Amino acid sequence: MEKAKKIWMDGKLVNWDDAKIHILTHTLHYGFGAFEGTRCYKTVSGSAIFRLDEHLKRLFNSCQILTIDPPFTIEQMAAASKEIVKANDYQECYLRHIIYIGDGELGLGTMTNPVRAAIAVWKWGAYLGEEGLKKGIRLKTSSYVRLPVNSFPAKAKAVGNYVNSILAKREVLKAGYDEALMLDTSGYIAEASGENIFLVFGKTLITPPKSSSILNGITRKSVIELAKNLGFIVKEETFPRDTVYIADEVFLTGTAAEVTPVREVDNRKIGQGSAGPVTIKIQSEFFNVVLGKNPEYKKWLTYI
Ligand code: PPE
Repeated sequence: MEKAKKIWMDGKLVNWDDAKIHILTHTLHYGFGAFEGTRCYKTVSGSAIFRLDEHLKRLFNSCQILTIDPPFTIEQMAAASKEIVKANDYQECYLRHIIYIGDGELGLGTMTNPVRAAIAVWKWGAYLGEEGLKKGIRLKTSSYVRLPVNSFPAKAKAVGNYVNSILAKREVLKAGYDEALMLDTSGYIAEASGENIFLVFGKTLITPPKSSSILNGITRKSVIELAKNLGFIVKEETFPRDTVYIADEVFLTGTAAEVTPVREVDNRKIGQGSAGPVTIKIQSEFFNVVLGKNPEYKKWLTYI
């Protein structure tokens, strides 16, 4: 990772190398905290953060679910998000917001430790590889399942939730695949370790509903709107893994992964075994939107 100049910590700009925390930071021990991933793109009319308001709303909702009181307002975090991109002279980057419990006392019931906030930025290219973004990736169903909704606050982008994702990801990486597909406890498809999933059948797209054990993805929501406006039918419904195997096309959505085609699932070729035409169309519309080339969606861009 290339070092940026500054990181925003608790209201101050700190040099990258000085952005340190104590080893007894509560969140480090128990995973109790919330984070966000957002991208800033170099658009045709200057740098802009994609759907910053939505990401901050989800960050604050995550805190609400976790019973954490954020130490800053949404407006302050929005201003800080722009400030940190500017301070690093970046035209495009990934932004990582985190709200976490600092040091003071340890123990699960600790209520008095300070709540802290940080925003870091770095250059993050194609999350699943440049080739994956063009030609498609190989997905494998993990033996790790998403926990049921009553145990795992999937609507919170909670730090600790990612143990489940990382176990799945490491399992399939070690087996030679690119990304892990995760089922819920009933055997229905939930999402990938760090992306939501869409299937294509002709002019219809299918994605698991928000009520599944999935993160309420902002790229997912954006793609649903874009696809409907392009004339596709979008269904939010549950489906088992065999439905994935017989889809015409499969793709993943996420801030880091953007719109990534899937060319193989569990050793079955999907479609022609490359990025399909609908995926290519949605991916190119997505890039037009984030790069400010489609005036209809300028409302999603926060210019720096
Ligand atoms: N599901 C999960 C579990 C998830 O982590 C992400 C984002 C998504 C779906 C897609 O959500 P959205 O970004 O709002 O469209 N994963 C983030 C973390 C990646 C990482 O490795 O760190 C991301 O894409 O920023």
